[in-house]
Amino acid sequence: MPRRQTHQSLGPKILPTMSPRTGHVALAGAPNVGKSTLLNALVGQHLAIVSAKPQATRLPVTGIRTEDDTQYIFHDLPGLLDPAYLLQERMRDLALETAGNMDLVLYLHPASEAPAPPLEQIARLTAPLSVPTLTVYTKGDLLTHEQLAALEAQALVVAADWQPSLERLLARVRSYLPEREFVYEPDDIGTQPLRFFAVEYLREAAFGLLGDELPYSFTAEVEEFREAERPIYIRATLFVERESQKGIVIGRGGATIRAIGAHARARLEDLLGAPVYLDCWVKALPNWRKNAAALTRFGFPAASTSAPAGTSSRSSHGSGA
Ligand SMILES: Nc1nc2c(ncn2[C@@H]2O[C@H](COP(=O)(O)OP(=O)(O)OP(=O)(O)O)[C@@H](O)[C@H]2O)c(=O)[nH]1
Ligand SMILES: [Mg+2]
Repeated sequence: MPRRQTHQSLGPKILPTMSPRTGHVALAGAPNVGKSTLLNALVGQHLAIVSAKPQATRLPVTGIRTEDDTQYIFHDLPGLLDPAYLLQERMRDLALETAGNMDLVLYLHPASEAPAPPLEQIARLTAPLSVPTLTVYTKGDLLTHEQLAALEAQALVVAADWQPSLERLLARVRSYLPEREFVYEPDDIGTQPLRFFAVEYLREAAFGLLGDELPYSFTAEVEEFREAERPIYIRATLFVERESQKGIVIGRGGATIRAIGAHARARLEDLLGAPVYLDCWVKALPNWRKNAAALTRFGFPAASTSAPAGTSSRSSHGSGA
């Protein structure tokens, strides 16, 4: 579980004396609207991967912000879309299941495309969500001053690096949170295992380094994680869908796979506050995005089960780099 590495705080850490507020808040919306960027800005750490390409987030990412007497537990969701294959179906199911369990859903929409259509339309829901929903316009920095003033008169508008807009958002969000004791320690910033972030940061590197289509065929799995060692030792397999894609991931003389590993390693070192040695291998797993067993193994359970992802082991690696 990631914790804040430095002693810099986002605000004074006063332990609650009475009536603390704690609640779960989803960041929902179409792909690429800035959900993950906003989560990272609210938590003060690059937890969720970000890409200029849509559908970077495949699994909800939890980020915690504790400030004074309030604990905000944010959940960055996969972008809502019309699924074209099984991975997208499971992403959507997970997003909607998570949204249904929240105290508040923030419906994010780019400010330049205001007004936002109803969330039910974006999410193709037959009935409205039974959870309170607040529309938040993102990427406010891309508006002209006049456009911004007009939109701000009617709605919440944020930009990830405008601190005052985040403070305004937090104040609104706080009013929806129930009076409840904190669930996590004030220094906790995430809940997911470090292996999860290793996979995410490898995928972020793939989005940045592997062209337009290949990142969608790409995933990773951590085979070994020796956290007690220094550097921390991590061995990961990078999966693509076809043998012909392996060479692209490896790159000339191994340059691309080294760059993917370097990106993920830097992010992990920042999160863990310790040196990391990341050993990456590449393997083809044909059509894993459409394969139910492969998806369950990679952490995308079928909607009807709440069982944790299987981690079936394999006997050998494909060609490494
Ligand atoms: N100018 C500007 N760009 C932003 C802002 N927030 C996000 N972006 C950019 O928008 C793109 C998408 O951001 P993400 O945070 O990955 O969007 P997302 O909604 O999580 O996308 P998916 O995970 O694919 O659904 C990236 O290129 C971000 O840098 C913002 O406040 N201002
Ligand atoms: Mg995202």
